[in-house]
Amino acid sequence: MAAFQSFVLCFILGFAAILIPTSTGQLTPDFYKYKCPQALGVIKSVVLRAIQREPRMGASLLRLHFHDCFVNGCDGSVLLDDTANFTGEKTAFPNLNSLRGFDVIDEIKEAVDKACRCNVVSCADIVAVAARDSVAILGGLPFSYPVLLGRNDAKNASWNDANIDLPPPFFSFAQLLGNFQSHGLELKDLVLLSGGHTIGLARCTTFRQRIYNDSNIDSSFAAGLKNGCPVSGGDNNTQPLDYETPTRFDTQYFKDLQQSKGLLHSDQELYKGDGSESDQLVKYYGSNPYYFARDFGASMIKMGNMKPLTGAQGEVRLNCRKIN
Ligand code: HEM
Ligand SMILES: *[C@@H]1O[C@H](CO)[C@@H](O)[C@H](O)[C@H]1NC(C)=O
Ligand SMILES: *[C@@H]1O[C@H](CO)[C@@H](O)[C@H](O)[C@H]1NC(C)=O
Ligand SMILES: *[C@@H]1O[C@H](CO)[C@@H](O)[C@H](O)[C@H]1NC(C)=O
Ligand SMILES: CC(=O)N[C@H]1CO[C@H](CO)[C@@H](O)[C@@H]1O
Repeated sequence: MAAFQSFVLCFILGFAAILIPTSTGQLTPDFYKYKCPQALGVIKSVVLRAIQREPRMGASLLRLHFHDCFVNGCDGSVLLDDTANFTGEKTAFPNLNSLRGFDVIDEIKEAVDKACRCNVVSCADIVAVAARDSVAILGGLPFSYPVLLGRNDAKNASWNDANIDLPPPFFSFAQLLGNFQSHGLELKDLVLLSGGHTIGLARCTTFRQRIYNDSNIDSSFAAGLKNGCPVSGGDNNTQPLDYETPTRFDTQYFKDLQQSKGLLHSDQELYKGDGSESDQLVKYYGSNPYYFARDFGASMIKMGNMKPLTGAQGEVRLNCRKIN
């Protein structure tokens, strides 16, 4: 009976939501205001709990949104398990053995559906909100931004596209910029969003080349990393991307780069000390936390707007790991 009532309520609310005009193709901050007013609060509380359990989870949730958006848009495709019809993105090289947070997304989905008594909040939106909340929890209020909502979930995913569309850590500056431009982003977004590496960890296999062979790396910084990341073996050993404050969303990452202490080759590509436009942005954000907070939010919104499925496109998944 309870289930039937909630189904009827869900149906009526869903119908009311259709009558309230929303322009399709456009995301809006109050998409769930009528459909499920509790949604954002519930997501935030589950994210907070997950980060209290394990501070790294904030980083993992932020990265999940990036990896979702860069592969055919922010459509929750990254969450899909492999099926007979497609091999999903989870086993693509940039994701295999390193992308995390899927359990937390499931936990959020369950809590949100229960609170809404209805399946209305898409997995793609959950990932976007969880990323925003993670940043705000680890960085403080200035790092919060009005996340835009109304994305539907994809019914497919592509292992191939994940391999092609996500930038690897050995990319040069020109390749990184080209990759971001191919996603409708520009140099400023590349620098700002790379600032996401102010939190989280990376595996030895992603920075081995850099610490043994790069020349633009602080030598004692490199030496200190070689113990945990030998020339061969230890591929899964991790190190913080921002060695100073790996669980604080701050501007330290940009300061690290100015001391040639970027962990990844791709990080250090953004600062070479040659006075380039990229160098100048790194310096600017390194010493202006307020502007970093403001502009990071703007770039996240831009990234979150990439090719969303809206209106009748896609679906709201019942289970984030599989299509309905
Ligand atoms: C600019 C190109 C980028 C490259 C080449 C890159 C590469 C990487 C690599 C190699 C790792 C470590 C993965 C592993 O251990 O296997 C990583 C981790 C991470 N990346 Fe990026 N990334 C880029 C941009 C971004 C962006 C735009 C964001 C978010 C706005 C982001 C957020 C993160 C976070 C938070 C982690 C740590 C995740 C964790 O600890 O679970 N990255 N990235
Ligand atoms: C594969 O696609 C077909 C046709 O679209 C569909 O009927 C079937 O349920 C799909 N199988 C899986 C495992 O998703
Ligand atoms: C690294 O960890 C993954 C599981 O996350 C495991 O499958 C793999 O074998 C490990 N690789 C090494 C070299 O230990
Ligand atoms: C460093 O570069 C040399 C020459 O290109 C290569 O043979 C070696 O494998 C590289 N070492 C690492 C750890 O990547
Ligand atoms: C990854 C992938 O193949 N995505 C496609 C899923 O299907 C929609 C149309 O329904 C395409 O637009 C996507 O490119």
